[in-house]
Amino acid sequence: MFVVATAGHVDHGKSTLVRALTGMEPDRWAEERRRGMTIDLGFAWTTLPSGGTVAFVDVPGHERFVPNMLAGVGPVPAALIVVAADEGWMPQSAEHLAALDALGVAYGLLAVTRADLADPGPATARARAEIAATSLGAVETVAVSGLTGAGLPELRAALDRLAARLPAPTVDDPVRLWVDRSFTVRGSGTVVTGTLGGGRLRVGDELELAGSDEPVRVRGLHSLGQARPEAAAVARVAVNLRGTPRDRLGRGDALLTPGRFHRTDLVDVRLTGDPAADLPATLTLHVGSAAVPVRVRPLGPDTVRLRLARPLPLLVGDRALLRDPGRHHVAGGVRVLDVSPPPLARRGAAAARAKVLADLDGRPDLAGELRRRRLVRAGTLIRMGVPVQATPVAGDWLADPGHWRRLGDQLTEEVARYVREHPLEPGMPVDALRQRLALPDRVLVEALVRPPLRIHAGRVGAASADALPEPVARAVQRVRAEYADTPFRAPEADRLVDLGLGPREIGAAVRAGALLRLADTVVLLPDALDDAVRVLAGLPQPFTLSAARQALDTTRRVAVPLLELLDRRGATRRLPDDARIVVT
Ligand SMILES: Nc1nc2c(ncn2[C@@H]2O[C@H](COP(=O)(O)OP(=O)(O)O)[C@@H](O)[C@H]2O)c(=O)[nH]1
Ligand SMILES: [Mg+2]
Repeated sequence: MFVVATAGHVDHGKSTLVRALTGMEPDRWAEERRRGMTIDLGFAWTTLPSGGTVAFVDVPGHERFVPNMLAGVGPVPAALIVVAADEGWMPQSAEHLAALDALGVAYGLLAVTRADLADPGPATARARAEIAATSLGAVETVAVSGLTGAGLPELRAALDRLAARLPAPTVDDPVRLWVDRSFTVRGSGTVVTGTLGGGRLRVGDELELAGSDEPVRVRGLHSLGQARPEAAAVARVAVNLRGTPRDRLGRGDALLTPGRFHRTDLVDVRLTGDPAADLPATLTLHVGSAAVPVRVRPLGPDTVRLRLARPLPLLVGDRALLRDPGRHHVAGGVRVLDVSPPPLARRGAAAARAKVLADLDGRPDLAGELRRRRLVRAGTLIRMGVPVQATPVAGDWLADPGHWRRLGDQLTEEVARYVREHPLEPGMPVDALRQRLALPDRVLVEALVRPPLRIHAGRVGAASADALPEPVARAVQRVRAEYADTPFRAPEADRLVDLGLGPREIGAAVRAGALLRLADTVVLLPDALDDAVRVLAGLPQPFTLSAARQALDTTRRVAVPLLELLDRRGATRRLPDDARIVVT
């Protein structure tokens, strides 16, 4: 199935066209039929010549009902723009097009209706020029009459071609179903409808309500008017939530895959298109089927911070729209850059934040998130819409590699100082270390402890039995300091000799776990192995020796035995063509 929303000025023939194409009545309310005017969203569907199904979300064209229009268009990636041949381009033609552009809608058709009343030429030319300047670009155009049926076969064929161009839906995504209607069915209870843009719903699924975190269960599922055990994106769906009182949810709420969405009332966004320099301080944010008042705080030339009146389940990269409800005016589109931005407390923080945002484009970027957040749970990033393919340093904690290395060094220093200041104690308590290093979780301290340090009875101290002789310990410390930034550049053989690390010293250091031997005179620091796996996991899989060498910033002398060691430990696997993959 593919879903397309209508767009266009009131009385230009949108509902008539949907009715003519589907044989269904999109104006659901008695009042709508009495007044001959769409007020709220309507839904209808039909089979196309290809055998595929198109479902229409028919929107109201009147300027008073633009918020309803936006709730219908928000979750739908394709538009059928309708312009009447006899009236031509009108104010809500322009406002609806501005909304589609702000939301980044890239797929559409132009239907010039009421072609039996006037020459469609002038309206077509004007509309095509207006549309070409937006995210929709050049669109196919069909002149039609809902009255005589002229042009309808051509429009059906054009809809088929549009459907074929749409990107394949991502049925493995978590579900975020923006509710566009909720009602009660006698004997069945609460039902909500929406456009399922990604993922899959099954009867029996447990979901969360965005507004309340409350679990709800899918009791029944309808699509295209039929009960079904499951529905996969893209689809119009009606979800029966028997047992959930009707007043718990409504338009603008969302049904979510549990644990997969972060609710946020603070986002940093980029304004798209041609942002006005004097954006009002309060606007309405339209995203999905939701409309929420926001306070706008300018940061950079095209970036602002939005404080939402209520939290929404937003993801990095989401497109949304800002509208000035008083002036009936689409103020601009936004792309979400950060759904969990830092507070701007200190002087100069806003300017510094603007610099950070200038480099973001709304595409989820794991390395960048780690660099900015330094330590973050994998689950936290996933809930922001950032896919995670990285090995945690401990538990589900991910760390920026540089930050993690510095923490390790800091831990060594803290323990050394503590032991000096408390010579009679057997080491530094783990919790004291956690506080000194300002770490949010004890498991992080435990993961940072490396030989020759160890944890014993809740304290971190030297493993005295294996303690290294003073000169060897000092030499290892020098290696640590010199190779902190290039951890995969093993010291050359003569550098090892200079440091006083001959075969016997190296043997002692390896036994104490202070060095890792890859070959006779190729040694790395012991944490290099885990770091290497993290770096390699970030490469496109499978990867070649040369790609690994470059990513690790090292030479073949190190890369070859390092990869062989990782193979032996099962961290990587060598494929028949000599490429490798990281085993997860
Ligand atoms: N002659 C003629 N009238 C039409 C055509 N399409 C719609 N109309 C009429 O135009 C009016 C508005 O149509 P409607 O579909 O409600 O417009 P909407 O507000 O865009 O949904 C109605 O009176 C329709 O009968 C058409 O192709 N030819
Ligand atoms: Mg209508």
